[in-house]
Amino acid sequence: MKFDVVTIFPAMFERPLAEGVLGRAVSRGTLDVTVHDLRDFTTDRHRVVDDMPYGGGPGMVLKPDPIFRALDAIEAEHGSPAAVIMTSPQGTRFTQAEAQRLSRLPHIVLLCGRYEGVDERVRERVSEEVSIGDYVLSGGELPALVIIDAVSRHVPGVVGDERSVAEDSFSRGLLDFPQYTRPATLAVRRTGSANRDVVDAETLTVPEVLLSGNHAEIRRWRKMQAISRTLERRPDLLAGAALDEEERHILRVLQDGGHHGRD
Ligand code: 9D3
Repeated sequence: MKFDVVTIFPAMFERPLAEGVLGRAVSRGTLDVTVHDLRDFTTDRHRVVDDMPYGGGPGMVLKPDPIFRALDAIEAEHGSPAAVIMTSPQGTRFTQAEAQRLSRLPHIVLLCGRYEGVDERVRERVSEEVSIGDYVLSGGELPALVIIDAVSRHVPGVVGDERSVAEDSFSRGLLDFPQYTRPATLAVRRTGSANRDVVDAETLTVPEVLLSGNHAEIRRWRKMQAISRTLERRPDLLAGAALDEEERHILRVLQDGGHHGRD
């Protein structure tokens, strides 16, 4: 899959695209990400990318002509992209379902907004406008990286173990169950205690069931934990969750709040 990114801060993409799952996918060639500096598409001596808004008001607006030239250059080199996505606070919300949909496209251009906005005429060349959530960021670069990361995970070969992509929370609509690793007992200083006296120590343990070797019980415990956590922290997710028979039963029991009988 190919991404072309247009930004005034190309350096913001260097490390995130060189580390971890994305880094490996890029070096293997499974992912091809080209980052374009918008200033390279200016024609003036000072490489100006922004200007004052017509009609007055605070802040600066990204000029349209360098953006049009950048999009023309990308199209001249790789043909018409399947999507030109502009990151913007006015965009529709980016979700896991959107990430899955976009992962089936061969070539995506990401246009990163900055300043107070982008000249409206740029939307002529934009197929979708995307926001990553209701909080104010300084620009569209971090959102573009979020989109590349979430989309790429669904591209075959990017994540080593395909099962972990399928089982990811939000794909299933449930939060993760708690995880533990060795040691089975962990001596820790009591919170709020200033010294490291043994009397102030406590032992944190791992739930017995996980050490039991009873895999049917472990599966049930994990389902119960995932569902109770989701019910407590993100009840909104349960409406769209794909639950099996056993999970629906656990949910009913938890929602029942321990009530029995007719009332
Ligand atoms: C809606 C806020 N605007 C009111 C005048 C100003 C403004 C704030 C922040 C304009 C641009 C930005 C920069 N943010 C993005 O470009 C952005 C963003 C975000 O701030 N939050 C969540 N998703 C995104 S995607 C792009």
